[in-house]
Amino acid sequence: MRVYLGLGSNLDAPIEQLRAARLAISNVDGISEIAFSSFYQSPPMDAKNQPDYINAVMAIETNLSPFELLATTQAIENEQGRIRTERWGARTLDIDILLFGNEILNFPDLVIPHYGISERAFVLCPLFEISPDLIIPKYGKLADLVARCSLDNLRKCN
Ligand code: ROI
Repeated sequence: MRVYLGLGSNLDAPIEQLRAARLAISNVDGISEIAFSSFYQSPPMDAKNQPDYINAVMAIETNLSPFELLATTQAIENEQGRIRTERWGARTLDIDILLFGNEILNFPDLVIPHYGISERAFVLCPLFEISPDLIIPKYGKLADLVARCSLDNLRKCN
């Protein structure tokens, strides 16, 4: 199954956090990396008094189920010292399952496509960079979503 993961960090050397996460994800049995986007910097959305975030998107091929993959990404978040304080708090590492093939899943702790995918520039732009032709279940063409979203505060890092 082709899967897209969104990675984010705004604490403890964010770019290093995302590099370490990329390596950890690639090393999991049953996962192989297909593509990894540039890093993008943006101010915190829906939150104040936090450092800027660095975000990236990773495409993988996997034979894990959605819940096996969720357990795997949560274990990697925890290994990289994520402390869950308040819901929208600063974090060392956040890994979101953005897309799982063309599946639509609506479980309390696993909603796919990820709810942020339709309007978050820090998700849409890195996704578009690695897969410009994507059609997103429920939301339509990725290119149309990118065209509709504001790119004002998003900066490509490399
Ligand atoms: N804002 C940005 N720019 N990047 C994120 O990854 C991010 N993640 C979050 C909230 C707090 C909603 N804001 C964010 O969880």
